Amino acid sequence: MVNQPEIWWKEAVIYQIYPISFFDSNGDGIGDLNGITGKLDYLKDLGVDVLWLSPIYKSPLADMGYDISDYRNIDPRYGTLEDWDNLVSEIHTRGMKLMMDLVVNHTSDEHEWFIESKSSKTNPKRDWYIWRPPKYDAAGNRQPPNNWKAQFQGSVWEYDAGTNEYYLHLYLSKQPDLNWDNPEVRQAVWDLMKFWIDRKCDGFRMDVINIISKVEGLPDAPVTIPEDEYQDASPLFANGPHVHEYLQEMNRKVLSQHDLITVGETPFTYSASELAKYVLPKNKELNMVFHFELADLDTPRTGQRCPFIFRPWKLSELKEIVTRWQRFKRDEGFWNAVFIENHDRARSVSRFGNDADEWQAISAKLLAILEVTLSGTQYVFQGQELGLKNFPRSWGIEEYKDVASQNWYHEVLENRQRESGKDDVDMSDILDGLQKKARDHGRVPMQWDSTDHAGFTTGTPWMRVNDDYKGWNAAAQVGDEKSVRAFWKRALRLRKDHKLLIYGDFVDLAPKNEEVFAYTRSYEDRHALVILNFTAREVTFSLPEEARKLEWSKFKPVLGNHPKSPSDSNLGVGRGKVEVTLHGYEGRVYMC
Ligand code: TEU
Ligand code: CA
Repeated sequence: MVNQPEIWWKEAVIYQIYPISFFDSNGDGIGDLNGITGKLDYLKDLGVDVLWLSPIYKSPLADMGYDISDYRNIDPRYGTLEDWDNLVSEIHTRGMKLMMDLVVNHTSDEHEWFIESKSSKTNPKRDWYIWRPPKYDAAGNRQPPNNWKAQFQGSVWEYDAGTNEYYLHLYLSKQPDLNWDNPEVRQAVWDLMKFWIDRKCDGFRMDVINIISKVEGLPDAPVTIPEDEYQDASPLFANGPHVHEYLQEMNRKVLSQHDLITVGETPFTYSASELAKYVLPKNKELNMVFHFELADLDTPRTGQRCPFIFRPWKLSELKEIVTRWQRFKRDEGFWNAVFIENHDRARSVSRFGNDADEWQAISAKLLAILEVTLSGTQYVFQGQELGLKNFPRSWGIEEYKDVASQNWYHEVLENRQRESGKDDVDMSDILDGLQKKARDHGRVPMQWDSTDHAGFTTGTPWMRVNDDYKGWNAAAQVGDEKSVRAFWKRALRLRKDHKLLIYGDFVDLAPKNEEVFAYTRSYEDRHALVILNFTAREVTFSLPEEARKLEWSKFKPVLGNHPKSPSDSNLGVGRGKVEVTLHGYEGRVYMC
């Protein structure tokens, strides 16, 4: 049952830019706003409607800008407010829109709010953050107020000797959490949102928006990993007691006054019904959320659930996740955000496709077919349109710039050194995991052409450029009809031309098949059939009995990633059977 009013932000293609690595306009090795302005025609040509910029506000960059020290200014490394005004005006001239990253669960410890808050217990901003007195153990030693583990290792509590209290930080100690229970904090957030809306920003991606309300009393988390000092507390801070009340207030006071696009990032929660509360139109909160089920498909589900450990996955698991979210509460207007890459993830072709030379391009196109044929707003991350893969295993730990990678590696290293009493311990398994899954892989400089530093900068890039840029770059792909980028452009066009792909109902035709993902989409009297071979082998797929009620002989091929498709790839309909033989990583779309 379809109950999906057609709205522009549902049909939009959103391109995520990681500004520091997009394009450097002045040779200092750091991507900047003017660099983005210089590449708008490239993005328009691809079929992009909305740009989402990862944070470009003033920041010490302890977590690459997700630690903001001034919400109303641009970090000088990225440019100025005038550069931003110019960027937004050039975006609007081209009929595109701009979304900003709203990071308001926490600020930087260098934000003036926090500096004031820390200055004394009686400062008017003391209560803008979450301060607690120490606990003392039996021996009289000072201890943090509870046992919660921070996201990037260690305790969530940082001691401040000046006032003899701890402050809460769910991420780094340089990212203190704001106290959303204080109405002044909420008002300050509404005000800074209005600041950017007045400057003509068209929407917000809201960082970890489901953790702004923590459980009353901040009790200890249950001990799930006894050998660890600190424990996973996500059930106590994700989707907390007041989160919906606060987002409804945000909607009333800010969002509902404008025609904006909003997407909330909602980690730590796999339950669709829990996340639906943020999205269902009747609740008046956000347009959609980024759920983490697919993004965490290859992460261990028990024990040490570190995102940098690789867990082999089965196609049936991927299909079950996709299908459940595609079908979830459509009758009540639930709307999906479709993404498989962002700045927190390794490259999709290296995780869900096959990045061996022979298969990289074709499996990147297979994943493009998967995305464009799912219902939901489309997100493409910079470089994904080129089919870029992870950097190689030969790179040492020093090439990983992300604090999450560094802290994870060093925590394990120190544990192993302590346990073995030796300095020289084997870390190859940890490096294997990072090569497969680190956030760094999406953060290397964009590969524009085959000149030095991939054309990203004339200076020294802030992070090493992937070794493969001479063969894999935008310039080489733009003029090549067979390239991954040309394929993405066609695929995004196809989606725009057929609302069926945006709004249609979804049926998985063979949930248990571990080789092929085959599904239909149906909208009004139109139908699409999508068949994707997730293996490197040739596979013959027969449509199951139940699927035979559609008139398959009328279906025409509209998109395929194999050099021979779609022209000679009609469906093999005959003698009561519908059969297709697919090459390795071949994907096809038919419509009638
Ligand atoms: O990410 C939320 C988040 O939980 C990530 O830590 C994610 O679990 C992890 O990257 C998986 O490897 C957001 C931002 O997208 C991220 O870049 C920030 O580091 C984080 O919030 C803190 O602001
Ligand atoms: Ca620069």
